[in-house]
Amino acid sequence: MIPTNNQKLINWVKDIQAMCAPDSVVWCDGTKAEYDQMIKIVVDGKLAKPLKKRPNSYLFRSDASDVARVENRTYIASKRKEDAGPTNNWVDPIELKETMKSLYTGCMKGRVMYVIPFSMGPIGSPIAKIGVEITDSPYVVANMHIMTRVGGRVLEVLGDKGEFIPCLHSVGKPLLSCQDDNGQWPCAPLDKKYISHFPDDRSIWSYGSGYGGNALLGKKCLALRIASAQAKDEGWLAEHMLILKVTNPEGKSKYIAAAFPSACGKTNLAMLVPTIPGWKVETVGDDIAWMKYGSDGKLYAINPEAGFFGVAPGTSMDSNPNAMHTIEKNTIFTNVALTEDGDVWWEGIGYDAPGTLIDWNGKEWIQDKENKGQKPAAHPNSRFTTPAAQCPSIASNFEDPAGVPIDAILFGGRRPSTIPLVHQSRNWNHGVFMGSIVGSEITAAALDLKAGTIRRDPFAMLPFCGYHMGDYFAHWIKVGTKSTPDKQPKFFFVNWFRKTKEGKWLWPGYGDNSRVLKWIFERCDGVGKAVETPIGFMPTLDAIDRPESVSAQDMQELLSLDKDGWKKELADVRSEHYPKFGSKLPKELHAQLDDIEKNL
Ligand code: OXD
Ligand code: MN
Repeated sequence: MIPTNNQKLINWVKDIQAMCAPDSVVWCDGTKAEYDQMIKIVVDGKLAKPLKKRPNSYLFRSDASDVARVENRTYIASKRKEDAGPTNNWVDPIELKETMKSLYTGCMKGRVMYVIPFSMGPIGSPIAKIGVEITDSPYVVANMHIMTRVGGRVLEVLGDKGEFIPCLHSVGKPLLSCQDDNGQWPCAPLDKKYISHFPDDRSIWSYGSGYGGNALLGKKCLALRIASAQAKDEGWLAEHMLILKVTNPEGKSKYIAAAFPSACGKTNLAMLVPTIPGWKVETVGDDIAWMKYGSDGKLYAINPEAGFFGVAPGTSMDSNPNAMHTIEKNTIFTNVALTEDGDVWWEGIGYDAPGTLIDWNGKEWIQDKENKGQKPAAHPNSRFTTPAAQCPSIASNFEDPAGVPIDAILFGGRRPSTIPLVHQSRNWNHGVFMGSIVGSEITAAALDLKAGTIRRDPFAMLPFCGYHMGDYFAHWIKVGTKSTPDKQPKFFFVNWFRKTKEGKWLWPGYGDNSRVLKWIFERCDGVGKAVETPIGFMPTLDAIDRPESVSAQDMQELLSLDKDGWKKELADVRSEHYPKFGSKLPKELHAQLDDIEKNL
């Protein structure tokens, strides 16, 4: 039975069914029974293994061509090419739909087509949005159960006439009669994968990948690429930012949103355990923030997601105990290694591999403690999908439909040199400038980029902005004019990743980052000690509690202004980075660049 009277939805589902030709159609209700049924299908089909050591947890291994987001197969198909901008792949939407329709035709043969009504954000929140994902992957259904709010309540809120964002997904592997996947992760070859966004009609078509952000369409596709385009039109912000709550020993709380490029420790920061006594950090979100001004002129943020899709390698009881406790149960693991006793293991989990493992390729793997060149047992972009509500540090108000008031916005990236531990912007536009020049050393979250080099990733949105980045900067400048500085968040730039010339970390990071959060907290209250420099406000040497492991000399280095480095940085922004945005680059950002260069 069709559980909705929303004619637009009914018609869309019928059209897709006719095109994709599945064996049957199932409307998802979001219940535990449904989740269990999805798991039974994949376990029976040998696509997943139950983990003996973790209740209700399963391990999947994907195909080697399907292990990360595929940025060179990701398209922003706006009607006009100039609306997608120079940093997105563009194809004419009519042409792209033609190409994809021929791929979609008959693509679900032998499979079940699932219709997943989901809400990004607490169901019914004025900031939330409804999407409906059609998929032929039970893995996607199960992951969507964790990452979004799925089910009947969503259809109730949608009602007969409500708007939804249609998200079409297929793994792109039809089955011949009586065939099954034979235990092989289904997907299409790389050159047949398409992750397509149509910002003008606000729809998403994904084909050929079953992995993460390519397939769980609520996350990067809806909550960032489509939502950012919608936010520009409607005057709000859809950002690649974590949200955390920090509380001082007196019990006063502030909320911080922070943008870091992929694989810079956002999940770790969102779940940080402070090393300074009396301070507390709680998690509101680890990846995405939707922010709107309230009637009081403050910017309120919600986390549109309901779960964490976190990178496993490097997650340990030292780096992120809260994540480790979150994933003790009810968790889907993808592409991590399997131990003999039915547990998971990955590089950087904090202990040696216990015995012979099965690596992410399904092969036996014995740790070679001498050989640094050994191929990893867990794929560097292997993941856990786990419910946010299970996180020990989750803030009690993380589902508040009104959102949380944002006091500070942080930018950061992996920068071995030049960028100090922390500095603060002079004003809103200077903050937008900071966001516009974010850059990071490349790691493993995207398949098609070279590791080790620095790529500029403005606002950490380069792979996620659904329109022209120049227009995006202009949108931020405009949002800044809609309230007053006393009510608006303050902007900071942080860098946990400074190294000495010999390649040694200068800053311990992780829990000790709470020392920087404390200074940020105090700056928001107008009390933290700072000096004004050409790049903004920097903490005085005694303003940040120094961890025991950091020498006074290293602290000095972390907090000093590297004038020559900054001159090179700004020259690069002027000659390489900003020209990419052409005439769409707001004059306000040029003015910031001129000012800072002059003052240096
Ligand atoms: C992510 C990413 O998966 O940013 O969150 O790549
Ligand atoms: Mn992300």
